[in-house]
Amino acid sequence: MKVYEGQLDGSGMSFGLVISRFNDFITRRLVDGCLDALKRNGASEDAIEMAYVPGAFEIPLAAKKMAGTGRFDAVITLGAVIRGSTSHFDFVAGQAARGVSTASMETGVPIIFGVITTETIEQAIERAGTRLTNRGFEAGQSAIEMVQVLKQLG
Ligand code: INI
Repeated sequence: MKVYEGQLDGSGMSFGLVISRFNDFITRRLVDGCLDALKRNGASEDAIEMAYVPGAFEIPLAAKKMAGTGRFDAVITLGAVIRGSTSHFDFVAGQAARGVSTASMETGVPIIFGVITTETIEQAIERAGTRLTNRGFEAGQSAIEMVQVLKQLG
């Protein structure tokens, strides 16, 4: 039996981060968590580029553009869509998820969905907490794992 499994070693990898400014009191914490995960697992700061967009709705286009440059092994998207504060939650959250997935499939570059979608601000704060409860941290680890496993698959 042959098993393909990515290890958490991000040394030599390059990453593009797309971050939405909307709800930036949350997205800033996701960025901190993500950078922590990447650096803890061997990625160099010089190999990380960050692009800011207004809201989660705009994330897919910027992520696709970043992925298309060929400069990155993976792109990581970070955002926060909170139902409590918007009536068009479903459109914004749905479009962000669908757009990120499409961009990843079209470019062949792993694009990680680190956009949290919650009912309340309290839930958003919980998901942007310390390492183990920070979705940005998880997104950073997922990016490394995906790059590794895709490499193994050849
Ligand atoms: N964008 C978010 O990232 N999170 C939200 O919770 C949100 N709400 O509440 O509306 C939000 N809206 C802005 C949207 O992403 C676009 O930036 C805007 O519609 C312009 O296209």
